[in-house]
Amino acid sequence: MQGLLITFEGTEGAGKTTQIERLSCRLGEMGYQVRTVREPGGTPLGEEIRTLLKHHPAGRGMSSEAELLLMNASRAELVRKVIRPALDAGEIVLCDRFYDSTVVYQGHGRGLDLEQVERSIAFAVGTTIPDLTLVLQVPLAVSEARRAARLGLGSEPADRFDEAGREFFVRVERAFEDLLHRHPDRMHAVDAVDTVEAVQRSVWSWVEPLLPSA
Ligand code: Z5A
Repeated sequence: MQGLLITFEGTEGAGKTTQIERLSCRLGEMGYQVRTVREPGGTPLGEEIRTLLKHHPAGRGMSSEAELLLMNASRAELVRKVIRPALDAGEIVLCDRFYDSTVVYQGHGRGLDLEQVERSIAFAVGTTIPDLTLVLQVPLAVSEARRAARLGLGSEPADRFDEAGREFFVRVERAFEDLLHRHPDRMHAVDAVDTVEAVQRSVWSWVEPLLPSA
């Protein structure tokens, strides 16, 4: 039996990683085989690309076109080496960002031509399309505050995306709204301002109906 691919999207600090960890635990306790991956990254090659995209000095000032292709290079590897084999083995794959982020960040955020962005995504993923995409939504001010708190704690260094101006993140926020309207069957908004437990309940309400019997 083919597995399930569930992707989590949303602005920085919306709580994707937190919710994926909780969902993964819950599904694991129920007896499902669960695989969690992140983008960019998720394979040895992808993690190297992630470093280039986020922190490596060689990535400073990179062109938007190179950024688009690196995101898709990481994704092409992840899809072929991890996601498809896991789905073929009947696993539930939880992915922290996937190609919707490319439409939003490289297309709308960086302003690249949307048709070219979509063609490059199609080349990277082929027929591998999520069964469900949850877009965790928090107002920009909340995203900024959560990100600032984390940077202040020193748990993670600032990355190249932290350098983008506020306007960039406003475009990102609007682009997620636009995608939600364009893909109402696959993509659903989750209000992520509430407590972690309340958000977890909303996430579960979308995931549970898709689960095969364990
Ligand atoms: N990117 C791209 O441009 N194009 C692409 O195709 C792809 C990605 C795939 C990846 O960065 C960057 O790559 C990203 C987009 C770009 N950059 N930006 N902007 P990343 O993986 O490092 O970061 P992220 O994906 O944006 O995730 P994040 O910042 O780690 O946020 P999160 O996973 O959504 O949130 P979290 O880590 O679960 O929680 C953040 C904090 O909030 C943490 O302290 C939590 O304890 C707290 N939290 C979580 N939930 C709550 C609730 N409900 N209440 C209060 N506090 C909470």
